[in-house]
Amino acid sequence: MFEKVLIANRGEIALRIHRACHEMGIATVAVHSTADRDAKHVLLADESVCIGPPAAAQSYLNVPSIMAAAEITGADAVHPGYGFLSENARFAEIVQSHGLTFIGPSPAHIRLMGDKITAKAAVKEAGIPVVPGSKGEISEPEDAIAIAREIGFPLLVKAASGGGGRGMKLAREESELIQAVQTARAEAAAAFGDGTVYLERYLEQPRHIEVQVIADSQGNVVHLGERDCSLQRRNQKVLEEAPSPALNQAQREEIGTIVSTAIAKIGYLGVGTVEFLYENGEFYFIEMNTRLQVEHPVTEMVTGVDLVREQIAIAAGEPLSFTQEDVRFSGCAIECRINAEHPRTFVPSPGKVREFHPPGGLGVRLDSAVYSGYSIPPYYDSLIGKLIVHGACRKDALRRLSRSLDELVVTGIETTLPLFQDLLKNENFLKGDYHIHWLEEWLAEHDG
Ligand code: MV4
Repeated sequence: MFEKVLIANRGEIALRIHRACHEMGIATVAVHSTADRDAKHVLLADESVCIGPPAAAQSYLNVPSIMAAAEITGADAVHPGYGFLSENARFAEIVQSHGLTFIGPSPAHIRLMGDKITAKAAVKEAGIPVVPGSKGEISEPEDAIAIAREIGFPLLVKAASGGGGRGMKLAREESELIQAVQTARAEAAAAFGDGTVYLERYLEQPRHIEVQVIADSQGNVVHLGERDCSLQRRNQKVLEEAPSPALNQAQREEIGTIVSTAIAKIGYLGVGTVEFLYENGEFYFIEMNTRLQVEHPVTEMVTGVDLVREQIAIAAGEPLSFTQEDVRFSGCAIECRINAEHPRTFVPSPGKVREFHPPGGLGVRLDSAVYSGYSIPPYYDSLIGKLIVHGACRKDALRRLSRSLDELVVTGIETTLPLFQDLLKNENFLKGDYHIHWLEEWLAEHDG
């Protein structure tokens, strides 16, 4: 097992990783920007190294600085968390070439899944259902016409290097297609330095359901069920829950088995998430994430599996501590993302937190790096914590969420907490009756 892990991240996820390390008897190294000297992840870590100025490009994305910090502290592994360098295949290679372990999949698997065209081809070959679309890239806009006629309209033009919703263009009919391809190519080239695009049939009102997998170096692969992440705004998830209100046990087992069988065929290692759109009873793969995700606690709460602990153990070469048959799904978990933002305008609200009183009690978990008197810096994303509740059934979880939200106090800054109080009054949400556009429609109705 590792003796010392460098955590190449900040905020609540750096803390989450620190906690797993300490429970495993592993020492931690925090890295931080000059803006994060007083951050909780720095205060709790065994050692810390300042790696640069506030801008992420010069600190949390500064590979030479991070490698120097690993070298001088004698860390034997690097955990990238989510965001920042977590899905950067080149970074994983550099970590390995310095004789350290990257806590994540192989650089080849990060690269395979980072390109949405190769990802789709690989999972399709391994038996996962995908959205009908072009076989590969569209090299000439004119080629799109013939392919589009086969797939049918409406169509989405997507960037191979995109993901997370960036670089997509909708074409509702043939007359819009050439323009959509040209715009998507230009935008993708500008945003990612890669103008490669492909076509997919556009699904109008699907749910976003993702399957958590974990695979060890002995070839064991286990799925940990799904999370429903349909409640989102501008490609940012707002609330996630498990199990999905849309699935029954048979559907859950079917898609889980398809995914774990495919992941084993692909030879994947570590934790991963296979993302689907789900419409009219059918699953359609869109992307695979090769990192630990923000919403991983939802899965931890319904399975009892410590995903970060298992992830670290797997990277150290240990086998999974459980089999598929050992996994027991219990009850329902819901996560609310707490952002330092105005609850209606979503304008960021950094600044000093005056009071911070977390809720407590059975089935309540708060993952946050905030404390009373902490100043939230303006340089990074606005996620300041996650409230996760667990209940025996969805109704119990919803009641527990309402009670926890009543207890939780954050003053001095604006947060998205009032949004969740309002959501809990909505009949459709309470019934689990929603899709990927539902929240934005609801917010638009509630404006003013
Ligand atoms: C789609 C789609 C409809 N049809 N693909 C947006 C994020 C990126 N991961 C994929 N996205 C979508 N792909 C087809 N063929 C609709 C979306 C989409 C979306 C997906 C998941 C969660 C929220 C979303 C919000 C808008 C659009």
